[in-house]
Amino acid sequence: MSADAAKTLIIGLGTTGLSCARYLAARNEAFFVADSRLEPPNLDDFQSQFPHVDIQLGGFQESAFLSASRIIVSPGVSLKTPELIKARAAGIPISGDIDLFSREVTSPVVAVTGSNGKSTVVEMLAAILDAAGKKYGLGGNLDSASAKPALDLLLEQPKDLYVLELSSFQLETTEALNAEVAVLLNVSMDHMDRYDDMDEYLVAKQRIFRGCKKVVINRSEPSSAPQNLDALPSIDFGFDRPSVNGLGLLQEGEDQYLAFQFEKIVSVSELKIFGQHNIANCLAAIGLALSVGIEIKAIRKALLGFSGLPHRCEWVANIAGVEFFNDSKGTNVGATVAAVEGLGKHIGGHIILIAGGVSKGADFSDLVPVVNRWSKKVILIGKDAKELALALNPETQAVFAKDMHDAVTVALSHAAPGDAVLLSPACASFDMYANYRERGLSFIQSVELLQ
Ligand code: UMA
Ligand code: ADP
Repeated sequence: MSADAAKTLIIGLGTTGLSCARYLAARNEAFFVADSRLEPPNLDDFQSQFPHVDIQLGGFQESAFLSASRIIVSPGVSLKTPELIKARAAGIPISGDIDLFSREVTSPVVAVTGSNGKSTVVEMLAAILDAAGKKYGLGGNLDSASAKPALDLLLEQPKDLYVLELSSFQLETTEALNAEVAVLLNVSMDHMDRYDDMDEYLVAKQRIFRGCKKVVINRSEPSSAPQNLDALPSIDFGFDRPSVNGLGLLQEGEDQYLAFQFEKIVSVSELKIFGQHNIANCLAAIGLALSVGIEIKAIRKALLGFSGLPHRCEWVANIAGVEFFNDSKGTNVGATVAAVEGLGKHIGGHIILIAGGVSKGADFSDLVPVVNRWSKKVILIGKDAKELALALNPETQAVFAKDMHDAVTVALSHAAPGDAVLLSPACASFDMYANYRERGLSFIQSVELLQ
């Protein structure tokens, strides 16, 4: 098949690209694909599923873009790519997989974005929906065994509702999601290698609210609210006492309870996950569940059983009284700040932090106060280790390590019983690993070698 004007062009042959191809093939729509890499990850898979489809590899061709009837872009490809700018100027429609999904889906969609906590919140909500006996589809940006790319969900039996984790990249190409309920959990700096500034990043995140029917908002994050908030039913969450349509914390004697208005749901001490950030995640998940009519009983049952996700402040081992925690998914400064604070308050001793990797253009200065408060040493790895060292105060004792095994060994040598070694890199992993999962597994293996 050759490229001609009646065909859709799919850009990117990753997970999204493959799901778009399956979706178009199921509708008998003609398409061709382009990937700027010579050996994209799913090439073999793609060629066996679609042997007759034209694939253009290794450097985008402007003529191919201009020959398409429309273009579907993978989230990892920036809309500022010159060939896409030209195609847009030529009037060729450009969208993404979530846009296609939102045009087709007929059941309510629960949509979750934010700089951090997205995966935790959607998995919590999934546990709540399981407890309530609902049939749901789970996916989007979420990268877990139970999740699928959004369009693959539409190839399955229809569901009562869909729960989507969405990245700013996916939202950039989504015209109107029309979600039943949407939440923008929090905003902190990330992906500054893709956006010019925080405003541009926030504008992309705010697109989650286009056409939504209800919202859940974070009381301590003004930019988590849509501009038309007054016109929408909303539930808000925060750490103070809740008021009408609010979720928050109620103090009763020694115990703090997560509560909706005046109704206690679960006490903080009963939760298996720790840290203020996880309380915020629970409150957001409760807000979403209530917005789609789930009863408190199911919410309570699910939260009591929820023990967190792998690579998110995950306990690994205790060696000679030193605890080891894997927070490899801490890929930006906000995530590492939350992990250090959460763990610092949770343990008796100090934290030895292992950080570093690809900074994505981040400003590390927000790390300094929490590192000074909770951490007695920072072990630095990866491409931007020096950048991180320069951002830390001179009195913060930073040590460079050559790889993960070295970092873990050095960390243990600085730890005393009661301390904790925390891998929370504040950086992406792709200088040393394929993804955050491999980095986390490398940490776990290095810890096992110490025993
Ligand atoms: N590609 C190019 N040119 C480029 C960049 C990429 O041709 O300039 C090609 C690559 O060669 C590759 C394909 O595009 O073949 C990869 O596409 P992609 O980067 O969009 O990744 P997918 O495999 O489609 O996975 C995407 C999400 N990845 C990104 O947004 C970077 C996955 O989120 C998501 O699970 C999946 O769609 C299904 O919806 C991952 C992620 O890291 C977990 N997301 C970022 C994050 O959470 O911070 C946003
Ligand atoms: P995301 O899907 O947005 O990347 P995850 O739930 O996978 O979020 O969590 C990633 C990391 O972000 C965790 O390892 C933790 O360090 C941090 N984190 C989780 N929830 C929050 C939150 N609500 N606020 C700030 N940081 C958080």
